[in-house]
Amino acid sequence: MDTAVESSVNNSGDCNGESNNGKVQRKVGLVYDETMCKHDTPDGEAHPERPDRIRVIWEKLQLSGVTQRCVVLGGTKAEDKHLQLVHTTDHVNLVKSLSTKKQDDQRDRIASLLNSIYINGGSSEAAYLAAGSVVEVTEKVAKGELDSGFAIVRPPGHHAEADKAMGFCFFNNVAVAASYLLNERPDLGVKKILIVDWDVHHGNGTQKMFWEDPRVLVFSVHRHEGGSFYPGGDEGDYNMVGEGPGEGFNINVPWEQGRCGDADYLAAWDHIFIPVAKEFNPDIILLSAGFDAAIGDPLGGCRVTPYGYSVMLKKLMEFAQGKIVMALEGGYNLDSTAKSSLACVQVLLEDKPIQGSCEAMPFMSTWRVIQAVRKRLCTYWPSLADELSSNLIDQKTPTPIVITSNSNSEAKDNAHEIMDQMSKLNIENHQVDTKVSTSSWRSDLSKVDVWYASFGSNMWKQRFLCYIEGGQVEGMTKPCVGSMDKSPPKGITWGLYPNRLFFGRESTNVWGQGGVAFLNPLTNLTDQTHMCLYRITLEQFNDVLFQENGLNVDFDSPIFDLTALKLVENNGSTPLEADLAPWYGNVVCMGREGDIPILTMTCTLSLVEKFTSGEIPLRPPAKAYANTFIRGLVEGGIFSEEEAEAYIDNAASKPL
Ligand code: X5A
Ligand code: ZN
Repeated sequence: MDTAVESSVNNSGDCNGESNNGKVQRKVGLVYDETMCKHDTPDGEAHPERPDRIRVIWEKLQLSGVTQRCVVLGGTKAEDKHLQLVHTTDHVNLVKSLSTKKQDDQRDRIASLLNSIYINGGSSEAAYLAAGSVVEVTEKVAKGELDSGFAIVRPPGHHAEADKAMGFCFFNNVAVAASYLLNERPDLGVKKILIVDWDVHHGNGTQKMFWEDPRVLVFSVHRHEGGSFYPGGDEGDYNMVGEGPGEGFNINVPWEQGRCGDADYLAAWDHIFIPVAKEFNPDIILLSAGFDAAIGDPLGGCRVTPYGYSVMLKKLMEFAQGKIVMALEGGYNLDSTAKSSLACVQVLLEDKPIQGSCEAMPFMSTWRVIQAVRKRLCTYWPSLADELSSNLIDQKTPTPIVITSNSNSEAKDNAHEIMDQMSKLNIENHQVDTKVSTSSWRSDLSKVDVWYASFGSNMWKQRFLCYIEGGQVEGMTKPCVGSMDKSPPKGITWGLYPNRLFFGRESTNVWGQGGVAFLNPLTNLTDQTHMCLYRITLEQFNDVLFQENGLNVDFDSPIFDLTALKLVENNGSTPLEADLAPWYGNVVCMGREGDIPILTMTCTLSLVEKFTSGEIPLRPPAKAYANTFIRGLVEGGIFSEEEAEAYIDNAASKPL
C-alpha cells in the first residue's frame, strides 16, 4: 500500500570498525604510561600538578569504555636530537642529568633557580616520556595510521622555553612534535601546522619557538589581565603577532578577566580562530589541551564545561581532515579534567552528537578583546576585517547583580552567575526569532528533510503512517487526521543507538495501566536501542509532534522550527515548550544519516532525573502497547517475537 523506499538494510552497531550509525569508526590513539606518575614533589608536599591528574583521566576513559575503542599506546622516550630541534643542548643535558643518579639536594637547588618547578628522581624520565609520546602520536596521525590522538602526558610543556623549564613544564612537548614533523619528516608532507593552546595560561614557550616561523600558526587563548596572570608580562598580549616571515602567525586572545566560560571561548572560536584556520588551511592540528580553564579549576578561575570543550574541538575537526593531536597541558581539578578529557575523546571518536547547551553570553570584556584582536590581525587575515555587528556584541552578560545571601562562598556566587547567564540568549543563536505566518511556515519547513527516529510504538510502520496519511490501527482510540502533507516517507531505515530505552509513568489514556517508552537523551556505552528512521519533511515532523502530543494539526505555528533545528544540531537536544508537549517535550538529534539530521522525541533530562530518583515511577508497558512495539521490531526484521519480548523485558526491568 505504501510506496516508501526501504533505503537500507539493518545497521548492526557492534564491533569490527563499524560505529553505531554504520559509519567506519575513526582510529583514535591514546597514550598513557604510569611511569609519568613518578614525577612528583621530592618532599611529598601537595602540589596541583600531581600524578593523579593523568591517573584519573585514564580511569575515567577506561570506565566509560572508550579506551577499548581506541588504539592504546604506551609511552615513548624522546630522542635528544628531536628535543634539540626546539631546545638548547644545555637544557636537554640539564633535564637528562636530573635522573635518579643525582642527589636530592642538587635537584632541589636546580629547582629553586627555576620558576614554578619541582624535581624528583622521576622527573627526567617523565619529561622524556611526555615529549616522546606526543611525538609518537603526532607521527602516527601525520602518517595516517591514526585519524587523531590524545597524549595523556605530564609534565606539561607549553611554558618550557628553548633554554628553560618553567611553569611545571620541562620540555615543550607540542613544539618538539611540530618541529619534528617539519624538520625531520618532510616525507610525511606536513607543511603547515596549526597549534591551538586552550590551556588557561599563555603558551609562552610555544610562542617563542615559532615566533619567526610561518609554517606554524599559533593560537593561544588565556587569562591575561593586563599581564598579571601567570606567566605574566606582555608576552601574552594580542600585539604579539610574530616577526619576520612569522609576522601574523601568532595569535593571542588575552582575557581581561577570569570567570570566562563556554560563551566567551566559543565567541573567540567563531570570530577569530575558525575564520583564520579556514584561511591558513593547516595540514595537521596540535592542541595544547590544558583543562585548567574548566569550571572548578583551582588555578584557572574560568568556567568552560565539557560541552564547551567538545564544541571547540568539534569545530577544529573541520580542518586538516580531522587530523588532531591533543596533548595534555594543565588542568588541576581532577574531576573537571577527567570529564573534559572524556568529552574530547568522544568527539574524536565521532560516536555521538554533542550533548549540552550554552545559553550564556560572552562578557562585555570578551567582545572588547575579540574586536581588538581582529583589528590587530586583519591585515594578515582578511576574514577578520569586517566589523562585528552590533546585534552580536550587544549580546553580553551584564555586570552581574550581586545576590546577597547568607553564604558568600565562591561556589555559590559562581552558581548564581551561571544561572543568570543561562537565562540569557544562546550566542550561536544571534538571529532574532521571526514570527512566521501559518501559511509560510508550512511551505518553509516542507523544503527541509529530517529522519524521524522512533523507538516506541511508531516503530510499527502502519501505526506511524497513520500520523502521515491518516487512519487508525489497533491500539488507537480514534482515527488520526494525518499530516497536511500526506506524501509517504521518502525512506525507512533502522539503526542502533547508544542510549538507554526505558519504560515509565503509571498509565496513559490510550494504553491504560503501564509505562510508555522513553529514551535517555544521554548516550552511554553499555545500552543500545533500536530505532526505526523515517525520512519525512520538517513540516510532517511537526504534524507528528502535534498528534503525539494531542494537538490539532492546524496549529498556527510550528512546534519545532528551523531555529530549533539549528539549535538541536548544535546542542544535541532542545526542549519544546513544556505546556505544549509535557510528555515527549524534548527533541534530540541522534546524529546524521546521509547528511540529514536524525531527530527523535523523548523526555527532558530533568524528567530522566525524576525517573532515576523514583519521583516518577518506572513501569513495564501495558500488554497492548508492548504488542505494538513488538510488531514494529518483528515486521522491521530486527527481532523474532521472542527476541523482541526479551528486548522489552530487559529495558523494563533494569533500574535506570
Ligand atoms: C601548564 C600549566 C601553570 C603554571 C602556574 C604557575 N602551568 N603558578 O598550567
Ligand atoms: Zn595552565
